[in-house]
Amino acid sequence: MATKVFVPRVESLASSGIDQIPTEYVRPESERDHLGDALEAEKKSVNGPQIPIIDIKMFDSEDEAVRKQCVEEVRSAAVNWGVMHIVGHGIPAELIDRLREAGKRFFDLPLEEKEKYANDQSSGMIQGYGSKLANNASGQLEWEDYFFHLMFPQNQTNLSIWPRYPPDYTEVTKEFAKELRVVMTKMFNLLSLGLGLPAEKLEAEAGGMENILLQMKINYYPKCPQPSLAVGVEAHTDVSHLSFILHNNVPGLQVFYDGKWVTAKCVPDSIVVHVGDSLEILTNGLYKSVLHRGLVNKEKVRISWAVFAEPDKEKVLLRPLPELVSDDAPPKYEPRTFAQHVRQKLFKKEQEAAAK
Ligand SMILES: O=C(O)CCC(=O)C(=O)O
Ligand SMILES: [Fe+2]
Repeated sequence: MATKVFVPRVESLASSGIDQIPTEYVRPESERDHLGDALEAEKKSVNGPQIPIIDIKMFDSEDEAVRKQCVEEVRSAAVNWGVMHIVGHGIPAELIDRLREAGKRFFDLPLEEKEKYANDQSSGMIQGYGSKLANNASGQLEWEDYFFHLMFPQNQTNLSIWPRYPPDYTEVTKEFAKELRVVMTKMFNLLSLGLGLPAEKLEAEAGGMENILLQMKINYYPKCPQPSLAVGVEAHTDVSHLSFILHNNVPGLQVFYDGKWVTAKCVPDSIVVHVGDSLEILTNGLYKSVLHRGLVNKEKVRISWAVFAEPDKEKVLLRPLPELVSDDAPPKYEPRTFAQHVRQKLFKKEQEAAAK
């Protein structure tokens, strides 16, 4: 039997009392530009550009002008930013609080308990408790541990690998998945209308209710003694169609806008929504897959709940929608399955790392 690779947990490093982080966590000079303590970055960012905040309850209005305004705000945010805060989403605050509490209680467990859920990336078992493995020669690591599992559709989830503690984890997470799935349809509808397409178009293209997968990743970012040298999550775009992010009200998320890193504000009762690569491809680049990263800080543990809405790996062909392609707007992307897209992206990254 193959032995599991030993993976150091960032949590145990952080709690060991070190005041200097190991070299694998120190980002290269080129990437350290404007890295820093997330709490200070948030304070400094008050006067700069801000990620749009959109009340999607407007879309339920009786008044057509109000609905149109909602579509326009979503379209503009997806085109110009590739990210937005949505409020008025309708998921009960009490359910979101329970979800946050469940995730926190799991991560509060002793390390040996969490290790019982350890994933094994070398054998393709990616669900479970994990930390980033170095995937390039420079051995670069990120300042976070995580828990990853499929959350929806329910008939494809494997509940046996979900946290069994706290006891309500499964119930709360299932309930949240159902609620978020409704919000997701609403976002797809808004984004379709924003392109002048029928409301149902994008979700149907993405695979519809049966085939869109919701993948949950709980990111756990321990306190970091040298936040200006490390990142929680390195700069990347998500491969999903859309990603939804909740957090424990500790700042850390930054998005790249107009040539600069913008620190996301903690907007009460909001969910951050990212456009990912898959949607960028479908829309022939009209909606932008946003480049983003996660900063860490010295004082507070940050936890975020990222839910990725992904197409089936093989069943759906990602390609610019014919309706959005013309002589003036030739296709910018080659057709590919989601699995091919993920592989190509990884390959490109490895090549870039090797060239450094
Ligand atoms: O923690 C965050 O706010 C962002 C996490 C993220 O970008 C990811 O998990 O893909
Ligand atoms: Fe991300």
